[in-house]
Amino acid sequence: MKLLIINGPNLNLLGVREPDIYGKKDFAALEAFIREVCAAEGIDCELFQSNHEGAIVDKIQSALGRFDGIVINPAAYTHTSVAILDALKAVALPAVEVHLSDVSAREEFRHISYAGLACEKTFMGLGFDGYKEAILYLKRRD
Ligand code: CA2
Repeated sequence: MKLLIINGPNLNLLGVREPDIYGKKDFAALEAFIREVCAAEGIDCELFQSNHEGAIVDKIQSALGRFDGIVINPAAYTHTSVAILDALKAVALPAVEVHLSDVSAREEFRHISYAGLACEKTFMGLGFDGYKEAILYLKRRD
């Protein structure tokens, strides 16, 4: 199985600020964690991070026929992007939403998730382990 793992805007700054919310580990550590989980599970993966909504839409569109599922942390675009929602719906691959923090316990504007409407599951507030849960979920349902 091959999974596409997408991380949205500013996640590349992990570990730089707000360690109380997002933890102390940096983005390289997150990517290494995801690769380790996939390797241990015998899953091929491609990791993609962008600060640009259109680039994320392009990447989702390119996944059709190339991947068996998508794990996505759309970051701030979670709460604004109908374009990412539509792209996920268009490719209709099994998708799982991940958030490092528990967005349901934060500001009101973080409670809405457009991308989540096209996802089978959401894991939030688990830090890096949310990505592991998402990968394991997609493996189990395959
Ligand atoms: O909890 C999550 O994973 C989020 O998707 C992270 C986003 C936020 O906008 C979402 O509401 C929840 C923020 C991504 C990274 O933000 C940083 C900000 C400062 C320093 C480092 C990262």
